[in-house]
Amino acid sequence: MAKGATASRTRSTRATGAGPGEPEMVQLLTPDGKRIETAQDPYGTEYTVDFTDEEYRGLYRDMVVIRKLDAEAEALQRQGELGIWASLRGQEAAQVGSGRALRPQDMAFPTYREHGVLYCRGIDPIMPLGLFRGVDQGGWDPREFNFHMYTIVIGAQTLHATGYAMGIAKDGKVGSDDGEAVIVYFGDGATSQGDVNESFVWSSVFQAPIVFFCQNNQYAISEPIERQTRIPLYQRAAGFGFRGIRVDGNDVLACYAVTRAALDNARRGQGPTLIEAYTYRMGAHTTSDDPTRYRLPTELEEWQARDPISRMRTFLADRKLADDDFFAGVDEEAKAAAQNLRERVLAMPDPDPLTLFDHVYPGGSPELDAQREQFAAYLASFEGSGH
Ligand SMILES: Cc1ncc(C[n+]2csc(CCOP(=O)(O)OP(=O)(O)O)c2C)c(N)n1
Ligand SMILES: [Mg+2]
Repeated sequence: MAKGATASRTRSTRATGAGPGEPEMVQLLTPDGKRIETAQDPYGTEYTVDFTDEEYRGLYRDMVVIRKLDAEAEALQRQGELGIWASLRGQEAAQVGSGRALRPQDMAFPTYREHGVLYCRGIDPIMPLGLFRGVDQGGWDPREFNFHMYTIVIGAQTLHATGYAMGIAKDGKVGSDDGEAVIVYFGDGATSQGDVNESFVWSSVFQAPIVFFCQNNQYAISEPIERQTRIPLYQRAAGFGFRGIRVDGNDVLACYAVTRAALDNARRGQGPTLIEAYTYRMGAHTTSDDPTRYRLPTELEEWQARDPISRMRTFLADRKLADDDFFAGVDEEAKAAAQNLRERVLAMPDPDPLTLFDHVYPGGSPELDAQREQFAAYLASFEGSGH
């Protein structure tokens, strides 16, 4: 078991309800910043974390920095500098907790909203902005960072991840404490996709080393969770034959502990886990969406009281793990990172439009060459016209 988290199969302690009538979820930090020493999932596995003071502060810093970078990207879109942006606001704990639980050898498959996981993987946060500015196809090398490209097609990455997980098992990279594991991110809405359900079947019957990390942020654009399921999502795993656990997705400590344990189970050859991180999308679905059309301001207020960053701040302050100087320093650091991001986005060069044809086929093709020539002639027709 890695430093920072422990999980064992012993009796009792507690988990906490997500809301009235909702089932229990694993929680180690309450919305008012109180630390719960241990929490248990429905299978009797007990979770806790044992971070150093510096590690606790690091989780807080990560969340503050990614929230600020996210806000900067949203502002850049509003100013016409990006085509679109999908904000992660509200989901920082789910992403930092799970992202920091990954070991270097683990492979992650994101959606389009995993900017926090990307950050935890050590990828320059500028990378997805090139994609959303329309100047490149994504930018980072998935093999270098063990973090795949963003996937916009809902649920498709669960199939890629399942195939990858089956592959590493066949390659003999699974079955010990040092084994490899896969994590795949998707949303509550994605659980209605055929791809996701097929991935569950294949992963289950082949005992694939995979963690299905579902961020239930309560909405699929304007569709609320009630339109996706009549049972809590994590309970679906039982029907496919693997473990399903609901974790407080706004609790970075619980997200870390549950993800770390599920990945360790996977790398040891104990098969898949579905983690439902119960959270909330505080912003719009994307910058093309207006959430005031389909949800009440009171709902947002309720979730603001469960904010992942403020509960960690309260915890750090109450335990005297951090003082005002530390909090001010982190804010300054985040501000500087956002400013740096802005400057570099504005300086991104526009690509030559003809590079669009470069990577369609490895060796090109006569049809592609003809299309390139046609497009080049079209572009040339504007020369001297001022457009
Ligand atoms: C196959 C497919 N169908 C529809 C869409 C349009 N679409 C984009 S985001 C989205 C909702 C996804 O909701 P969820 O899975 O809950 O993820 P979230 O955006 O909330 O993180 C839809 C339907 C798509 N991108 N791909
Ligand atoms: Mg959703």
